[in-house]
Amino acid sequence: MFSVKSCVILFPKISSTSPSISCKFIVKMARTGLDEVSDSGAFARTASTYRNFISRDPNSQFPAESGRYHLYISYACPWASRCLAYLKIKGLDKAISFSSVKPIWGRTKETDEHMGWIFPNSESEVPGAEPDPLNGVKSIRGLYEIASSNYTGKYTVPVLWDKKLKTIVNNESSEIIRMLNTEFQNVEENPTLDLYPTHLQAEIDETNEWIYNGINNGVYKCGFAKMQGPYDEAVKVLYEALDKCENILSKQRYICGNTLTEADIRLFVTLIRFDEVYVVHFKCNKKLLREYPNLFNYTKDIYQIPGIKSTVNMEHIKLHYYGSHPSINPFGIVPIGPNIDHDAPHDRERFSA
Ligand SMILES: N[C@@H](CCC(=O)N[C@@H](CS)C(=O)NCC(=O)O)C(=O)O
Repeated sequence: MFSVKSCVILFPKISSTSPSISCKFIVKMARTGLDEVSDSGAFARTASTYRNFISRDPNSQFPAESGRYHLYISYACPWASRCLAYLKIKGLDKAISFSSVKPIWGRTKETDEHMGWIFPNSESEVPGAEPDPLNGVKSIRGLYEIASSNYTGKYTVPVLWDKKLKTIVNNESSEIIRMLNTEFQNVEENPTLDLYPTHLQAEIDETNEWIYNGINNGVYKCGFAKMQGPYDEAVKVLYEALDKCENILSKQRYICGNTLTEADIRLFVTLIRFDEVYVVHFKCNKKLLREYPNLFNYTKDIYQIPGIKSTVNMEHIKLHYYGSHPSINPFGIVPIGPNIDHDAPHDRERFSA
């Protein structure tokens, strides 16, 4: 279970007026991913809280209507970027609006120490980030507080927001992308693109599982570990999974065959951050992504799919990781490189049907 490390403890306040010492403990539950470390020093991510589904059924609680929903993202966040990638490739960005927070975490309230996603005060403050267009709140936390007065979880992005009911529909990217894939067919520009086709579902699910454990969440397990053992284990599983991807991608264009699927989008968002951030910040330096020819060319291939590069804001990505985790990078210094050109030619057409 979680140790005392998972709490923010503001302690002690010793009364100077009382002859006997009185202590006042103010204990707050963990509210960022950085705090989710077990007694053994391993990062253990908690599950998302809001798990409602938008449906094409007009009588459902959350019907798929154009203009009704808003996707709050951070360009820095791989989980949110999955959802943004879907908005772009499915041609849903007119039906579902979106906006990004500032890349670097800040104080979300004056009355406590919590650090998290905040909105800028103006559109010009940080290019790419904008003030909350809907509720006028200062932080993502503010949205969670509108949606529920007794929420105790983390204040994560993505947030899929219902403008009509003024609440959070869902904050779990793996579920948001499923809704975006199937439920908006009447309003999207690219309804024939099915990233989770029936005949590949079992294979996609199976692939997602080991890629999530080894790679998507695996890099966080490397980076957020607080003891050598859990780091060693995470890094071993990570590189086994990357080697497995490299082998698969030496035989076919995409991870589940020769068609792009959900599993590729989920993998891509981690790969695109790998050499720029995870190698240094999360200590994933056994091998660079650029040293895997197939994985590297695959990353460029997906980056060059129309719409995808607009979801990759490397400025926000680097500023966020290097600037928001003082326990990992105390001075917030952003390393200079490597500035990879993902527009460079790739060799993946060799697999095209
Ligand atoms: N399982 C969630 C994870 C979302 C998540 O962890 N988002 C991170 C940003 S990359 C976040 O908002 N963290 C805020 C915090 O830890 O306080 C999903 O896939 O949507």
